[in-house]
Amino acid sequence: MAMVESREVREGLVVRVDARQCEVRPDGPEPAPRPARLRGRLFEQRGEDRIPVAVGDRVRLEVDPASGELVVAAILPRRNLFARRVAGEDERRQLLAANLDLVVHVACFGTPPFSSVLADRVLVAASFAGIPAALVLNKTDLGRKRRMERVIETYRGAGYPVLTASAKRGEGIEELQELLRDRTSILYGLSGVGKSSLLNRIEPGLGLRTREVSRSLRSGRHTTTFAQLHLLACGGAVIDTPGVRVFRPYGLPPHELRLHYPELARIGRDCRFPDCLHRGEPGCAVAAALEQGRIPASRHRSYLELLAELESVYGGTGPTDAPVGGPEARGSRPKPPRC
Ligand SMILES: Nc1nc2c(ncn2[C@@H]2O[C@H](COP(=O)(O)OP(=O)(O)OP(=O)(O)O)[C@@H](O)[C@H]2O)c(=O)[nH]1
Ligand SMILES: [Mg+2]
Ligand SMILES: [Zn+2]
Repeated sequence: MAMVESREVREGLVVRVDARQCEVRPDGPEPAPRPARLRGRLFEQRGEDRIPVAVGDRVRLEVDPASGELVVAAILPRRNLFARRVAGEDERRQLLAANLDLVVHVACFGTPPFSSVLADRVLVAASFAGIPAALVLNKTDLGRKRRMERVIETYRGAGYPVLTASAKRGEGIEELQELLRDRTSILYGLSGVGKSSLLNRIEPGLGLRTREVSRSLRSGRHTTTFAQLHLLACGGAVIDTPGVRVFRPYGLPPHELRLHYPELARIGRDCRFPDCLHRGEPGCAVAAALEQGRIPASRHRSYLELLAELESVYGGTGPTDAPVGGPEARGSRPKPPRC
């Protein structure tokens, strides 16, 4: 394997992140990812981030002349950042992935059951980060058609692309491959919905570990234990992630939340007050649309719950220097991808 020469400086792509170390794919002819240590200075500058580097980051690499180790010396500017808030004694931001073209929320019906609360939060966070998002409903072989059709209607109605698939039967795989082709995407969702199974169908050579849901629940562990970026033979790259349980958007000012529910943003233009938060104000067009069944109650419920949560964290007016999202993301929603 060609080695990076001592002191040589190059750039690379982060494909996996651990606490102190990550794996990078240096630009150039090397076929395999290599381990790289994170320079200590990156931790000093990390602010509210637990770990300062994310899968998908472009980085500047150097070789430590003493040890010969590959070192991540700097993180190159990001075009976007998908992150979440980690609640605890001190609020922290967990970086999930950087430089994405698409967030794919994967869900299913059965085991585990569909969670509209989780789906809405992930879709909101993608929008706030300025990243287009899509919904993939896996395990269509398990039935539950009526419930699935209602969910499809809800999210297509909001403006999201929705695909259905069965990794077990090999259905919807070509459509998913088309969605991922030539993009950098992340698959995100509850443990056991079949993220790794879908990727193995798209590209059997990946050989990702999958496991029966009841067994992984009993052991209390996810089958996929770290996020990893894989290059796709069809073009593009995809990040397989460990299942998520709770998702809290990071840095989202409460009064901006209404802009990240596409249908609320659309209908909310007709509210009497331009800053209407759609929770009982007079002349609220969203309330009228709810009554007429033009907006599903589940979407408005998850909006109100998330709004209250954001207010309790960031106060009624939101964070003063919201750090996530980038200027292009603020107040403007990303366009849905073609599919
Ligand atoms: N019936 C059915 N089962 C599926 C389907 N896709 C995946 N499974 C099963 O669901 C279980 C979990 O699949 P995984 O691919 O490991 O799920 P995951 O989302 O990667 O889970 P984590 O890595 O823990 O986040 C496995 O037993 C799969 O065989 C499907 O389309 N239909
Ligand atoms: Mg997995
Ligand atoms: Zn309103």
